[in-house]
Amino acid sequence: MRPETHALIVIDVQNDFCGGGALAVPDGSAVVAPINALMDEFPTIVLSQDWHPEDHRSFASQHEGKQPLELMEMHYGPQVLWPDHCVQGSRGAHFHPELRTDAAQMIVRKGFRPTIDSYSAFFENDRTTPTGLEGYLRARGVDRITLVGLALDFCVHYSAIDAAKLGFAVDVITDACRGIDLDGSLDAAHANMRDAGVQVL
Ligand code: VGL
Ligand code: ZN
Repeated sequence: MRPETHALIVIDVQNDFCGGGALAVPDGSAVVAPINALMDEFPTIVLSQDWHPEDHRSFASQHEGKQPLELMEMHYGPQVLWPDHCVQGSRGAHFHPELRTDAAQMIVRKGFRPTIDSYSAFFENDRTTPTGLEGYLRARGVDRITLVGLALDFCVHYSAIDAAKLGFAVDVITDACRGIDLDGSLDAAHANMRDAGVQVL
């Protein structure tokens, strides 16, 4: 068993990122079994949940003439436009039915502000608006985190970089992650994580 100060953070294992979902990550459901097994090793477990209003500005459907996966300039910088996904309360936003959600003490929701996306579980995409996760972890004395989940090149990647910047020791267990791989985003994620001092296992 790991110490309570070492948290397992499970990123966005939700129906829309798994097989048949609106933004299905290739082989996404394959993360569920290894994550469930890891939960036995960690006394401190946090889940993140992508949680968008139905008119969220990261959705291509909200922009005339735009298609999913096109880039668009937002007030905080460039943003990939996504298919509608993880709409608050929808089946797609629910956790994968086999994920052991009962083992978690904390669920952090992100991406709920209509005009700003949030890949990282720590900060929204302006990189300054906090989700509150840092405060929760610090209040519990956590200094080390292990990240797993979906998608490796977006939400896991951004969470890992932010956590390292905040001074947490960070590792990512890639066997318990899957990526989207949009225009080399997986290679870029690996390089950025290594540069930030994240241990990629
Ligand atoms: C994610 C794209 C949009 C993720 C969330 O969980 O990686 N990716 N929203
Ligand atoms: Zn999203």
